[in-house]
Amino acid sequence: MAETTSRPKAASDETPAPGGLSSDHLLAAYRWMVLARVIDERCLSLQRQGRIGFYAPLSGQEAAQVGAAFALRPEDWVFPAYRELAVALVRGVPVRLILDQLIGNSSDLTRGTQMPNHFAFRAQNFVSASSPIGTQITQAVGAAMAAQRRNDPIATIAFFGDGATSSNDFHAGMNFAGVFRAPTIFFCQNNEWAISLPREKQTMSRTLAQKAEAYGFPGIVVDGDDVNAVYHAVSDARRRAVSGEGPTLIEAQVYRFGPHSTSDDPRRYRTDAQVAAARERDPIQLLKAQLVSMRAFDDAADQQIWETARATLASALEEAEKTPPLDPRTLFDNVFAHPTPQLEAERAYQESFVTERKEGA
Ligand SMILES: Cc1ncc(C[n+]2csc(CCOP(=O)(O)OP(=O)(O)O)c2C)c(N)n1
Ligand SMILES: [Mg+2]
Repeated sequence: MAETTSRPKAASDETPAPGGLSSDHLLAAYRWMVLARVIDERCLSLQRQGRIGFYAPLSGQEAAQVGAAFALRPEDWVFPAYRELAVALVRGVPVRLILDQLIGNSSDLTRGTQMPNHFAFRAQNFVSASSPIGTQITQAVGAAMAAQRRNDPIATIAFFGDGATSSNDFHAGMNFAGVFRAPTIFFCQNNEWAISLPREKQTMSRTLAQKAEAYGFPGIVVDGDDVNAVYHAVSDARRRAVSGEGPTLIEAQVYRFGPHSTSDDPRRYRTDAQVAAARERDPIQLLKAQLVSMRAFDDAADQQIWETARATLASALEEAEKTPPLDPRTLFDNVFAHPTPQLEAERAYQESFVTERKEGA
């Protein structure tokens, strides 16, 4: 079980085989993808049962996320949107901490002050999730420019969607990165939808990748269902970034199988047949077929991987649900270094309320 919750050695720590990732790396990628899928499906039902408040699923985008995360080094910085659970897993974030945040219990690193699903994992250089569309893009460029000035040989990576390519921050970030040759990887998961708005109504550009041309650096399209292809695209972008060649825009073409979030009903804007067609190219099934053809594993080993993932999730969930809730008084902690008089007054008011409730109970 421990093996699925610890980060594997980044594939980029070794020279990848010219033909692609080794079968060991592909198998490791497969385990992460399965774990992400298992967590994803469970989180949707936990939200429906009222056990967590909100969730944004990633099913269909596992290969893009795991392939990208495999190409990064621990010292790189990840600037996610709100759908990058598999990236967090590969970076080494324990499942338990993810569930703690979704529940908002007393072990939640964001202390219940962030909306569920808005993770921040400092130890893994995984910056707080960005719900305002595109803001993480300029932040990733700023952090990359800071690293450049300090001669830190690292890259930053911004994860965002097709819809975010229409945001101001995308264009400002791309322009700055181009001018200053910032070591940034712009990783766009084009999942065809920005909530209910289809890709073809988002932009008249033929591809999203071609937008990089206007800013003077390369933009490439990659099959986001192919973990190996994504790994190579991001590895190359990382190599360019740290060697001073500047940024790269990568458009990973994927499809979102589930709803935009637990607040969305996708049947109002797309048909089940469209989703079924996309599921024909389920990245997990594609990788499984590849592993079987490489004789890297068989059905029994596959079943074991799914069972291990379910067991990892079950024990983490049990622990997270057993963890006591946050003391309501922590609401006022970590807001200001020196609390304002108004905050102190509110804290005192809450104190009387909490005490009264306890007495009344
Ligand atoms: C500035 C801003 N405008 C609108 C929204 C509402 N909103 C939340 S998610 C979303 C769609 C984003 O689509 P995309 O960038 O393709 O990412 P995906 O959700 O598909 O991963 C929108 C419009 C927002 N959060 N922030
Ligand atoms: Mg999208």
